[in-house]
Amino acid sequence: MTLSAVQTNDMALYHYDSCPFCAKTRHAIHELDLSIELRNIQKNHQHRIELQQGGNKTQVPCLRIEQANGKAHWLYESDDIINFLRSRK
Ligand SMILES: N[C@@H](CCC(=O)N[C@@H](CS)C(=O)NCC(=O)O)C(=O)O
Repeated sequence: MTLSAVQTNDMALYHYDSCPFCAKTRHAIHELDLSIELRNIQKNHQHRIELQQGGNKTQVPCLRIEQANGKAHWLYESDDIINFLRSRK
């Protein structure tokens, strides 16, 4: 991530290293020059619990989007996440 990266405080990506769909999504985040917090569910058990309880499944990647009303939207599917991020740019 470069210093010029666009800050996206309202989002976090749940992922883990060996997942190819996560790698594709992280690559897109890098290409779009976005700064999104990465939450590794294999390295941090609390992140896994958040994903399970918030999104109702532990599939990764999943983008947690904090909405204006304070509620979280849990977006699954790498293609849908990437298309959403492209539309936000
Ligand atoms: N079609 C999904 C596939 C995601 C997927 O298969 N993720 C795997 C890891 S590579 C996973 O989370 N498996 C465990 C689970 O579904 O709970 C995408 O493109 O994001």
